[in-house]
Amino acid sequence: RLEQRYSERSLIAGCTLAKKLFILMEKKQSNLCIAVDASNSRDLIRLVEETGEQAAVIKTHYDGIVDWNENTERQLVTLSKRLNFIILEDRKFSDIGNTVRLQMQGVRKWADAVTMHSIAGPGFIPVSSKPVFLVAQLSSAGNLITSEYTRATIEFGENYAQNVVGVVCQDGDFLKFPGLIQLTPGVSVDKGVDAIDQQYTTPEEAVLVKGGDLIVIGRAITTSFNPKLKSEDILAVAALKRALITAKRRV
Ligand code: UP6
Repeated sequence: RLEQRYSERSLIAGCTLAKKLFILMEKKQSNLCIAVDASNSRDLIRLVEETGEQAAVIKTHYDGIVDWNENTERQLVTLSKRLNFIILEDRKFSDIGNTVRLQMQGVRKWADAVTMHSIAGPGFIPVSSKPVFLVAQLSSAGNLITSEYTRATIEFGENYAQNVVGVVCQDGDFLKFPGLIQLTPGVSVDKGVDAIDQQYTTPEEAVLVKGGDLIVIGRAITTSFNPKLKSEDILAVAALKRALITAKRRV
């Protein structure tokens, strides 16, 4: 295993936003992507105000916010500059290129990057107006993604590295190219499942076993009594700090 600092990996990355994010993660000493899955603008903005300082990335589902409007967008962008994080809209686009182009209009003004399934093929990736994270694996029980699909998705990422920030992935052994960022969701303070199909691992395991460069934590922070404290506690986990210094990548 070759150990490289995020700043070194930023030199290898093909995508400008990936370069920027590697540097941001190292500088901010954070490998936290916080999923702020609120249902209204007020809760969303409050959660981002409370936790944005700890996060390298704030991940949204803007179509889950009932009163999403231009003011929400403005406030979110202002906070991203003040607290220094990247805004990732987790829209998981999955349609033919022309439709995705239309759907992208909704995120044009405020998102720094978007997530996208690879199911429809790679056609849209090089013409996308936003850098993308490709979904290579899912954390939900019984999902239909095979290892072949995962490998092909990561290949898209390598082939279109100029537009691909990284991959959403559970098993880092698939990812060889250190210029891509592994985003790993399904993380909580404890292992387990939610009431539907989400499967959780711990922050330590997500980084040290699964190989996550950025770990996604949502409800474990956002529904806690004090989201700010919770995000600080999680970031202080020793294993995460260690992993930040050298992000291991098999090459
Ligand atoms: N997410 C997953 N699993 C995936 C891909 N994405 O959970 O494989 C997203 C969800 C949610 C967040 O859409 O926004 O990550 C996880 O939230 P949670 O920590 O509250 O479960």
